[in-house]
Amino acid sequence: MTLKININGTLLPESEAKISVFDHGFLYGDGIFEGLRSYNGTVFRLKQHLDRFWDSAKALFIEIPVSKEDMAKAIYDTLKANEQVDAYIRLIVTRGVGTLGLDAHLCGTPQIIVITRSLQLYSSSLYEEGIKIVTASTVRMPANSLNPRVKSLNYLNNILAKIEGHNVGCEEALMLNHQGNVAECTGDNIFVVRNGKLLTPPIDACILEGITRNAVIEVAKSMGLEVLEANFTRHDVYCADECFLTGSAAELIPVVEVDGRSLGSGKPGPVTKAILAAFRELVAAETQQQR
Ligand code: PXG
Repeated sequence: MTLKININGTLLPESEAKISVFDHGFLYGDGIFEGLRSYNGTVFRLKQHLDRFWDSAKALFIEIPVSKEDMAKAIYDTLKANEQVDAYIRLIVTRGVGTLGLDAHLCGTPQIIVITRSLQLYSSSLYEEGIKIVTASTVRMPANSLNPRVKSLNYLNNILAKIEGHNVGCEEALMLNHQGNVAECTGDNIFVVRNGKLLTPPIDACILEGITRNAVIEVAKSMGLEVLEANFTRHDVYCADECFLTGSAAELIPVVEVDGRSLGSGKPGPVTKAILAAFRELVAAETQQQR
């Protein structure tokens, strides 16, 4: 079956789903996106994703020309048209078609694109064995340049770091902020575990406020674990008992090596495993209740 893409409310076969080369999303990375996931036909934490999407738009002076309800309907229409229940969902809103100049005021209506595709996850062996990461030399953008809380179409900061990781055989790369503290990985937030306590960088450490991150904080607290949102350096990562990354696509992925240093036992640890199991229970409970 050909994949159908939703552009401005019209479902088109993939081969006909096209955007103008004069769209500033293409010319300048001027636009925003969201990455969501559906489980058994229900989108996990849809409200939080839509709120973050609208916040990104607000920060960039983009007016999304539909309501959050319409956007939710567009997502479910696209999933239905593609007969998908467990899917990765990409929302995109571009600035719109403009001129070759930077002037955003000359752009037409923002274009709305919804892509749903089958999940391409890390292989199950990586969940069992954990991944290796390295610190990228590319520093996460400071919040007063382009705030990492904005999920903009310009992801070059993260892409450069990801390439650096890939060049040395790592699936993910650790990014520090301009203060030298740990920020996040290129498409995932980071947590470390030490003495049974969780530590993750605060929002003002130049990170995306991950929806999985927030769900994991809730889950960990409900398990009676202490969670600290505080600044830390790579030293705290090297000396951690456990480390894991969170993201909509990955859920929780254990990290077993950082910059050549083996963490803890060198295998995914018990706290990471317990939180992943509890996170999956939360997802199951929320995605069964909602529809
Ligand atoms: N940090 C960054 C920089 C991200 O882009 C996350 C953390 C995790 O956030 P959520 O809300 O998903 O828990 C992200 C988002 C992909 C893909 O195709 C994933 C992201 C970004 C771009 C692409 O897997 N993750």
